[in-house]
Amino acid sequence: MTKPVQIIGAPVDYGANRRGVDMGPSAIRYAGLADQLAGADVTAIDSGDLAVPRAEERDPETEEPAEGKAKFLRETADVCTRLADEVAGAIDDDSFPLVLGGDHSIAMGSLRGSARDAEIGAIWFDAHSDFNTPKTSPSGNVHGMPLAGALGVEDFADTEWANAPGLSEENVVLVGLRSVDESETEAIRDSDVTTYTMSDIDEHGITDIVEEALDIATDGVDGIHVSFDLDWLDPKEAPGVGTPVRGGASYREAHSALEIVAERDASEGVLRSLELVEVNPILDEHNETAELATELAASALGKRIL
Ligand code: 4U7
Ligand code: MN
Ligand code: MN
Ligand code: MN
Repeated sequence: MTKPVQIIGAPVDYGANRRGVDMGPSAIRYAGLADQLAGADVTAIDSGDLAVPRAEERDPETEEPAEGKAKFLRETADVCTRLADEVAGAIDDDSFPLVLGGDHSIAMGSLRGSARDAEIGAIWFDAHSDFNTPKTSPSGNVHGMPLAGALGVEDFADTEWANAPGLSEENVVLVGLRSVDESETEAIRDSDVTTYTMSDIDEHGITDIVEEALDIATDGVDGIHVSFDLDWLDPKEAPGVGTPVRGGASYREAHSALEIVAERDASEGVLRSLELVEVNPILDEHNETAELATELAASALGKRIL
């Protein structure tokens, strides 16, 4: 990454059931993010954390949109609106936004900011598809909804703060899925997003899948956003996440995936923004998931051994 990297913390846990994910940005910094980025020859500016009121001071039951349930939707809207401005501001300053979560609901802010004044694609590394809406969600947790929100799916169609108008389904690729709700399956089939499951990775290998994902995500757009949910990895590698699912990516597969992204960026300048989400220090073991997040950020931004 030749641009200076602007680190933006989003200490949000409105979207997840398991408290603690709001401490993710601190844990990732404490695990040595600055050193890892320096090791990748990246200049980093830390702009600190967005101000996020504590969830305890809020009432989780909000009634917007009209039907269905989504906990803390108003609070999420407020944070995402401010995050979108930060991300768009960093890009305007010719910096590269690196967003630290926080739960995955913040992706609606990152994507909206990254898509301001641009056509973008997105690669979504996640065990889950995050394609629920307030109407379909089995949990009411907004971290299971950000991709549907950003794409304006179903009851998110008029939820302006959540939508990323410059993002089209044709350029959205989900990689490494292994937990998809029934309601999500239908919505995904009705959409134009591309999906690769863990079985696809077993069959074709991570390198081919990520190269293909990059071809699709970058086709005809100004750049891509990479959204990386740490639960994409196997829980043995990344225990500090709220919704672990067995059978995930290995340590090497995760690095390899992001190294391929970095290589494509070095040759074609495709990367516009990156986020690492869902690190939960309370559930972690010796901060190792946070540490992994720092290493993965370095791989995505071009760290090489030789
Ligand atoms: B994450 C879930 F029902 N689909 O909607 C839901 F299984 O950001 C899980 O990917 C969502 O970690 C996981 O609550 C959200 C559930
Ligand atoms: Mn997710
Ligand atoms: Mn997930
Ligand atoms: Mn999770």
